[in-house]
Amino acid sequence: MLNFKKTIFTSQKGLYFRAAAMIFAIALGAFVINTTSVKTSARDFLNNLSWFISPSDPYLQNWSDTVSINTDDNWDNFIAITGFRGDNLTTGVGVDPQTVLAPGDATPIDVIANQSNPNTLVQGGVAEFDGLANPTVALKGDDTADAPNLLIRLNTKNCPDSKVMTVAYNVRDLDSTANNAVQQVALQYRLGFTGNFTNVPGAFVADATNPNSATKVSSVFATLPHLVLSQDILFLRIMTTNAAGNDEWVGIDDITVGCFVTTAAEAVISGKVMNSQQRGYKGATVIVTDREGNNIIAKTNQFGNYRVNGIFVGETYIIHAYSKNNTYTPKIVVISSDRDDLDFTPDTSNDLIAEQKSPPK
Ligand SMILES: [Ca+2]
Ligand SMILES: [Ca+2]
Ligand SMILES: [Ca+2]
Ligand SMILES: [Ca+2]
Repeated sequence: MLNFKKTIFTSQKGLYFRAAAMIFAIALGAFVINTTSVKTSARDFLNNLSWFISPSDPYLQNWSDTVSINTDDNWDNFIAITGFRGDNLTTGVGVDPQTVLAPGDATPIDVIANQSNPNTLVQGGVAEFDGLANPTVALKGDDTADAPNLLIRLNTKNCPDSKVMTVAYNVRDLDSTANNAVQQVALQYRLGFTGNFTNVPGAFVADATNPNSATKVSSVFATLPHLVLSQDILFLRIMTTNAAGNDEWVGIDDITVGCFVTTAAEAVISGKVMNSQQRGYKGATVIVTDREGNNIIAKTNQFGNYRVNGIFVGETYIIHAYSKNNTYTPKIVVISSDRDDLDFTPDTSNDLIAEQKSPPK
């Protein structure tokens, strides 16, 4: 049985039989916290509000609320998350965001609101693509936005030392043009308002995009070190950097920060995997992965239904579905009880305009 602390999965066209091979792990590294700075932050950002995370209140953000971001550079309607453009946090191109650890809250607060076409939004930074079938906020570097990022502010006082904290999200390639950036995405954390961030090595996505398609989804699933528990202020930062050449928009979607204690309570999850005609797909593979990288693998029956036992209440899971000729965005779920609604429909949402998938006439 695989037993990995942190995993990243990638799903895209043509990877039907390769799911298991895509799993890898990076051992828990030594985490170094900069505690030398005592300066308080000059910026009143994030509304001074933290999300109080607890086992019953995971932090969830899938951007289905398309109204709260309605004005450029205004995050006032969202608690505990803000986008920053990251100007001059690094210079040059292709810099590894795992090494860009300085505070960035003095750089411009950024969101380009109410966008619908990642292929034509040339300006980089942070953008809200609420016109997509599956809305998301996204990051793209350029010569101004050197290290655009999302900053999440949590209070973990209700997650005492007996708990485990996990961070999961889907990084979605939104650009189906010929742009072919090596779009790197990193996850970092910091305790308190000052000092450098610490990289979470197992959450790194080395390249979230492919050229000529917008179907690649990289699922990040990381377990944070114990020192993040019982804290008044925990910041999480998800960052890309200006890549060489034209960057691609990458959605940071389905953000799920869980805090839980492992219990013996078990649940059953089930659902249906569809084909492109919205009918059940027989023989599709469903892989349910826990935070340690353990997989439970199920196949759909003649009606396209699957069922998985032995799921632990309170835990976060990533569920991938695979069938020939279809791709499905992975689901990230925190299980509180049995679920029978975890259905998968083929993913076309990342491709903005369906006609672009057809060969030119
Ligand atoms: Ca979404
Ligand atoms: Ca909006
Ligand atoms: Ca692409
Ligand atoms: Ca670039």
